[in-house]
Amino acid sequence: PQPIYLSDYRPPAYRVTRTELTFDLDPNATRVKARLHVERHPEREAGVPLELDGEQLALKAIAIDGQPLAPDEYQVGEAGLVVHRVPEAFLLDTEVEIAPDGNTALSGLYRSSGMFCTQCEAEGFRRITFYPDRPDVMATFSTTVIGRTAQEPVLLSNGNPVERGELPGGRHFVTWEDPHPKPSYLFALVAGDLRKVEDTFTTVGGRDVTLQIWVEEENLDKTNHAMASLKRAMRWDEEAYGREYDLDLFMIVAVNDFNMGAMENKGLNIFNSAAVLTHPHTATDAAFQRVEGIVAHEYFHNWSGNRVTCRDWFQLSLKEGFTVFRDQCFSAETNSAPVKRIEDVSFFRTAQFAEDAGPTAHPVRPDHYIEIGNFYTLTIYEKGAEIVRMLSNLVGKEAFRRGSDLYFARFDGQAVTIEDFVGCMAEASGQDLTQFMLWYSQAGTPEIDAHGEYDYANAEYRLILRQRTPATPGQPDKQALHIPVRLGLVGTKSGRDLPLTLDGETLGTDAVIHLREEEQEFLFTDVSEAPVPSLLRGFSAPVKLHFPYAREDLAFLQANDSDGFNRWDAGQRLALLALDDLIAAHRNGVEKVMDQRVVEAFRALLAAETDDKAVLAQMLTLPSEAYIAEQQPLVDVDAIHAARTFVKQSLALALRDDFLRVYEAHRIDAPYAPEPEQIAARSLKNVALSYLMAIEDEAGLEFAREQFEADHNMTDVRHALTLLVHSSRGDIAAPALKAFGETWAHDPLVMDQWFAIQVTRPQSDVLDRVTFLMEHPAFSLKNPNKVRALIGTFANQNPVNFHRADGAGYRLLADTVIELNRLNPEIAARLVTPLTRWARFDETRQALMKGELERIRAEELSPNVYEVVEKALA
Ligand code: B3K
Ligand code: ZN
Repeated sequence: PQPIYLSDYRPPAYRVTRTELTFDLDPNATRVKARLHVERHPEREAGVPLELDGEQLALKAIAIDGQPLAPDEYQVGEAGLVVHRVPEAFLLDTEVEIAPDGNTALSGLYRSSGMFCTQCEAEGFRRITFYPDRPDVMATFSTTVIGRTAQEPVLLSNGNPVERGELPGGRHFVTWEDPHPKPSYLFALVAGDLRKVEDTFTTVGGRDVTLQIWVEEENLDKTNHAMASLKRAMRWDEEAYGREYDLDLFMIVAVNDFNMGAMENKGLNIFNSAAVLTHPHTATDAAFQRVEGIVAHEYFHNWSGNRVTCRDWFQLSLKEGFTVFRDQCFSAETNSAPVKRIEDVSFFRTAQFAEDAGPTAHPVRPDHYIEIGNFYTLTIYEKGAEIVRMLSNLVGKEAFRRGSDLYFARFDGQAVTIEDFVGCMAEASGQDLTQFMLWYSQAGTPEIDAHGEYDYANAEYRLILRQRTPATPGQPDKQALHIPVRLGLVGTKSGRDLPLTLDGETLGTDAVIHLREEEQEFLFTDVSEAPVPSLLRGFSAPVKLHFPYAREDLAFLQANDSDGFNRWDAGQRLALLALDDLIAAHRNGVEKVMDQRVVEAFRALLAAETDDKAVLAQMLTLPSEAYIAEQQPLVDVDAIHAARTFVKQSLALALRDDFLRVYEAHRIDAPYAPEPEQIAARSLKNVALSYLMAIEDEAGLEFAREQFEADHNMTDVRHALTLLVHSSRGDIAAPALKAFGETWAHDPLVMDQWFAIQVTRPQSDVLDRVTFLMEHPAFSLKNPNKVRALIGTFANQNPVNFHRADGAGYRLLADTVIELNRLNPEIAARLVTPLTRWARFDETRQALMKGELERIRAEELSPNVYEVVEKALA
């Protein structure tokens, strides 16, 4: 496979202004007729052959302006169709046959639990019909779907239904018309035996919109939260961005087999059932919040993605980064804002930093790729969102809104670039964002080394910031970025933010300074007392910040910083320093000694009853093993696990009574509601329980057992069951696990959780368990949720066992990747990720991991897996 390059972009030779499709559905032989209204692109020369993308299509008929083509007038190849000579403007008719049942890649038209559904982003439409399958070709669509009345009573596509009727042979049809020009990746079709839940929404402009969520009958009771979230999102987009919905109908469909979370097809969003269905007894608080976020995300795409789309796939972050930023802001407003930020940042610093430091590191706007399916990454999505957040902070809220209004107004109905977006922000704010654009082209996580000195005599604080971005594949040298650093100086005497005066200008007590040079000095004057700097508040830029904090300084910031995020971060840094010592002690075979400053910091947190409970739960949570690993020069999974366990147990022993008290004080009897106050109480209670269970305290065990048996809601049940299964008390865990598995055998989403709970068990018998569960009747390699829950969770969330020194964890993953490479390349390429991080481990493990990658490479590979494995072994 050959890479394609951004620099080779040209407008398409021909555009399609209207697309008329007829699907005659059949599980093994679906007929697709397409009539395309084609014309030469005004910017392209005349006389160019017509090239259409198409994969795995059996061409049955082809005609131009009603004239069937002779065999020598066109050519069909592996990747598409070429018609040698075409007029300036014409109608192209084709008919193809496709086989949805054999489609295990879940791209194009496929079947899931008996229903027909589609996934076209990025390049799935070419598996449905011959088409210029690129986002800069935008057409209005009319789609007629014909199905069996009994098996497929519901026939859906984009836009509004305009006609329906019966056909001979027990068949029927519905015709859908989508008036908004769209690229092929936003096409969707669903057909099956579905039930709907309906609601309405009146837009600010007075349009009555019918809202429908389509599910299998047994899931009708799991749609309330998604519907409520959708309505909140629709209102929010009107208020926060002035964006109104533009059709009379908005549909969501839940499908069980789906490669990603969801898809923003125009008027017909298709969701992984895991990203839409919730019920207090089947979904955790985290799942409720995830559903809210994804429903909002896909809805927001209607403007940031659909009305204004991407010119080419290199611009993917144009829609994804912006839309993630939008959904993050939405969720922050409906939940606890500081906790939302803490969760997003801790995930980002763990997973995106790792991606940016690994062999598949790429800029937020890549300049080449082999398989675009591999670029739906944390970098494109989350780092892209961090860049938009920085923009919003740089230009300020008002200018950002003006810029986004300008962007939507100017580019409505067009396929555009990241320059177009940033250009609007520059225009609206009058700022020069030239240097800022480097964020989009440079890969790798920038690091800032900061130093500060307080000069008593002159009441000055001198802050020196030095930036560097490490080399990444294909990018050995980096330029200095424009990095906004939000900061405060916290007085050590007063515990207050001190007024900031920089270059004679007073900036208040919380300010953003702009680091643009490789090294820059900032001299704050009139600093009346010795401060501890609170840097990068709210994670104001996606960078690693190093400052030589003394542990006392961190404890001080944890107690006094006015920025909630940095208070949390100071606690994390303090714990990390203690963990560092313990990791070293473990490696050197020295007795481990707990840092009492951490114990005292925790004691203070537990005593301060008034604190925001949601934030408190976060502050009591130690950095994950994955995040600790991210901080180490070389990852020693065993030492990390031992050190973290030791800290947890030491805290539990020292503060047992506090944890007991917190647990008991936050039990909830009221009916379950996924609202912030309850979620906060549950998370605090469950954090306390996990400390008690770390020492297998008798009272803790009793609480866990009770909590499991009380069966009040899935958050509590799952947490209790996890703690039991991860403990040494098989006598209590085994029957609970069995009961849970039997109760929920009928519910695939709960069974996913049942798998995940078992494969994260730290004990060394877990690998056998994984192998055993792969044979379980509820498991299937063809279902991405199952693969993620069982294999993905094991490889990503059970480091000690995945990285077993004998390589058995690696072998299991590689075997699975090899099988999935044939079935579902997109999922296979994602699953292989942990093996690509071999450079972070000791030599023995490196050799084992590379050995597995080489074994994979020896297979006949999909472009997806090929691209990732080649990079990993380069
Ligand atoms: N835009 C989709 C991504 C689907 C890509 C699958 N290869 C989901 C989202 O970001 O909203
Ligand atoms: Zn998206």
